[in-house]
Amino acid sequence: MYKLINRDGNAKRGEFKTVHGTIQTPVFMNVGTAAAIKGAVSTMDLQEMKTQVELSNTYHLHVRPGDQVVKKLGGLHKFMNWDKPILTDSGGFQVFSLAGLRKIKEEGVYFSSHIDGHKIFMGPEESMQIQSNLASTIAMAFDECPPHPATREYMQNSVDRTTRWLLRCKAEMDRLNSLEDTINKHQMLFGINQGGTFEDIRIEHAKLISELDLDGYALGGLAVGESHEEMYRIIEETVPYLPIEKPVYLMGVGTPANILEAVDRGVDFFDCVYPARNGRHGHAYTNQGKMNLMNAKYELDDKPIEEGCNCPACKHYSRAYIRHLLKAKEMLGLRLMVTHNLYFYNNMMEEIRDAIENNRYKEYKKAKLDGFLINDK
Ligand code: PRF
Ligand code: ZN
Repeated sequence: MYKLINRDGNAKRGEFKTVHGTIQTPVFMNVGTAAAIKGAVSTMDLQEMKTQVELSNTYHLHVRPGDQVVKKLGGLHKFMNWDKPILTDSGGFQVFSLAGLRKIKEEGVYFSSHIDGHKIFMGPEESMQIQSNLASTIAMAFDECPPHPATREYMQNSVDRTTRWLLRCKAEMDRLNSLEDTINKHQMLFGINQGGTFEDIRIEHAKLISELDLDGYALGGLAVGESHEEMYRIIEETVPYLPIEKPVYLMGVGTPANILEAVDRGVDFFDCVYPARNGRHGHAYTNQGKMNLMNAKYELDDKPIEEGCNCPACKHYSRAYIRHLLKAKEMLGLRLMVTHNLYFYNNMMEEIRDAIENNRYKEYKKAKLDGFLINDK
């Protein structure tokens, strides 16, 4: 259940009630694809990093260790020792971006595993069954994320199929939630809007799926190669056709600037691999833009990554030390970098919520974006 607490322009400040606790929105979900945040960050660490929601992937967990195994062990929450909300992506996107040879049919997708090449089939029903076995808080509908660019004809056919798949997902989810041995009988379902950069296809699809009374709605198929301006335009044109009383999730986005812009256009949920991936590559997010800790100028720098940052890395360690760890390829270096970056994202979301609540989102956004430009010219 989503409750809109305040609106500042198009920016929404909300609360999303789930069986695993209430999510304060806008929120950034921390990506733990295979039930682990990359960078040796534990779920105990997440508690110190203001993490509200963890995100895992249907496809990865189905391939390894297997969703049946996770079910036997009591579901994903118990398996990874995380009792707050978990969102699972449906597998559609990962199949398209990762798996080998694939064939899209009306019934679903045939593809080969990226681990050992064995043949797998996944359709809407299979995706819902796997997500039900994982017992996540929120399940995502099985969709096709069409390539960019795509012809209008390809896009329309793909979106029509994604709509038919959504109806099958909903029916299967309702069935699974009513079964005796289902772990989370209150599993929620988010539908996914597609249509690439064709705004009329997007809007038509948004209107259609809005009638299904799902728990939330996602914008998929963005950040797949189009410009930031195009992405902002599509968000701006599509969000008004999604229900205001439901959360909107922009999948796989993005940079802090992308998030600030999308919040301003009505988005509530985000996820992205950037903070963890950039951290592993020695790049730290700060209010002055990105900082490369490998740079020689930090060799004798005993300040924290960001002064005033309350993350466990900044509270206890210096730039010089973390730079040394990265250079020496010590795992602790990656861990501290990812810790700082995830904290930076989660903390920015807290500032965003505070700014919307106090009707000063525009000023906050401008100041934040101006700050990022100091390093990121
Ligand atoms: N669909 C799904 N997951 C996704 C996407 C999508 O379109 C994207 C696109 N940025 C990221 N993750 N199911
Ligand atoms: Zn920090």
